[in-house]
Amino acid sequence: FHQTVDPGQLIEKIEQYTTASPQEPYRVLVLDDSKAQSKFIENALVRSGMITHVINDPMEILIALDDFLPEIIILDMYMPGCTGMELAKVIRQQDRLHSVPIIYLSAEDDVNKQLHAMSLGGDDFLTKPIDPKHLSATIHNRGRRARSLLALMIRDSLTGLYNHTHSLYLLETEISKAKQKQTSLCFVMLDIDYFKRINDTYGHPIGDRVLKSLAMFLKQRLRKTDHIGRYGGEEFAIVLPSTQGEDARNLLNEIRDHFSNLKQPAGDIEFQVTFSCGIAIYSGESAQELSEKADKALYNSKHSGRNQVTI
Ligand code: GH3
Ligand code: MG
Ligand code: MG
Ligand code: MG
Repeated sequence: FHQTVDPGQLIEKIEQYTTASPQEPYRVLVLDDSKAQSKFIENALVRSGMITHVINDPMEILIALDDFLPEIIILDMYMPGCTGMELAKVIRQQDRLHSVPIIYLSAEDDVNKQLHAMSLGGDDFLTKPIDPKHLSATIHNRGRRARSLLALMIRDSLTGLYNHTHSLYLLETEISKAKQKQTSLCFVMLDIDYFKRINDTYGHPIGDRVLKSLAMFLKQRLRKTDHIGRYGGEEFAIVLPSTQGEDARNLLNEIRDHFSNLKQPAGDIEFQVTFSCGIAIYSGESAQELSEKADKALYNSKHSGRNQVTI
């Protein structure tokens, strides 16, 4: 039970969910040792448009989590060799599965036992026999909430960009893709110049607006396949898959030039903002090493006068 889900794969699924239309079918993992019971559950869910993956052997749960990447898990309570509660504990130990709802579905009608099961990591307790409409409505609502929670978890609320943690996951994912497909990859660190001065001169709300305007500007200028994150306060991280160093440098220089010419309004006056960039070209290092490389390049940009791109 010590195996973990490959973050890269899961991230790709999360991406799909958070950018998915609400109609995108929910992926439900069903674990029940009874074939008849699991068939009944599967029918109810499939009929209401969901995608199910059924397992009857609790020992298959880790493989199922990896292969199927469920958004919701339905667990039977009593199975030979293992209880649903034990499995719930195992599932809850995996960081990336924190927001996946676990719903018990069991004939157990002793409320104390139900509550005990819930205390070990379940989100809901449904009792058999269950009306198929009741089941699918519960799963649907849980799934919708789980998706919106995931979307919140991975983004920065001010700019709507990916947050620090998710930016690093995306970098890791793109590194494994680049390794596998032998493609190029660049990682960019971007930091606004003299941002403290902007806050001090025009006030924090104006500073916030500058951050939002840069976020929007980057979104407009970059490709859909690029990943933009807010790495820290006034620091941004950009992952550029399938991009050569020289192309990244030209692109960032063009963005830098245009952004620095934008007029930022503050009451009756206008001001301009510049940023500095550091680009790291991927050549087999870890995400940590690559970000240190970009950070060094950024440091060089800062110390040779700011408003420039270093590779
Ligand atoms: P440098 O050119 O060397 O990067 O100088 P700097 O002033 O940009 O860098 P410094 O690290 O000294 O200051 C960063 C400032 O960013 C300090 C902090 O108050 C501000 N900041 C961080 N997060 C936010 C935010 O969410 N909103 C606003 N308005 N300011 C923020
Ligand atoms: Mg059972
Ligand atoms: Mg700065
Ligand atoms: Mg900074």
